[in-house]
Amino acid sequence: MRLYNSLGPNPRCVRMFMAEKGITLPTIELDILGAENRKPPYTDKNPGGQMPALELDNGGALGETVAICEYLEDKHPTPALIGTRLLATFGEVERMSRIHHTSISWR
Ligand SMILES: N[C@@H](CCC(=O)N[C@@H](CS)C(=O)NCC(=O)O)C(=O)O
Repeated sequence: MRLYNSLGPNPRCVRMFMAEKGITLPTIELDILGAENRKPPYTDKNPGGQMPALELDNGGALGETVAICEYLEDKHPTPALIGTRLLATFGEVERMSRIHHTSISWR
């Protein structure tokens, strides 16, 4: 797995999630101010062109922050950050999504 990273709250959310879990991954830095994320080869991996993306070992990629966190939770269940029961899981994903869209500054 490799993380496509840049400045911005969404990549930061994934980095925070990884830090809490003690996950380290090879990282590829893209310059979003220079629109590096809006052209190949990145858009070949993530056609939506936004950051971050998680490149999977099978060559595919996840291009949504919450989906990346859920995938990492599944691969690295401990410590559990999303919740261990079905309803708790849905509620926690929604809470995290709201928090990171409303509370994290652009840096
Ligand atoms: N749906 C995406 C949105 C990601 C997003 O808005 N990323 C911003 C950085 S925080 C971005 O890529 N901005 C540059 C652009 O849209 O070209 C997610 O939740 O992961």
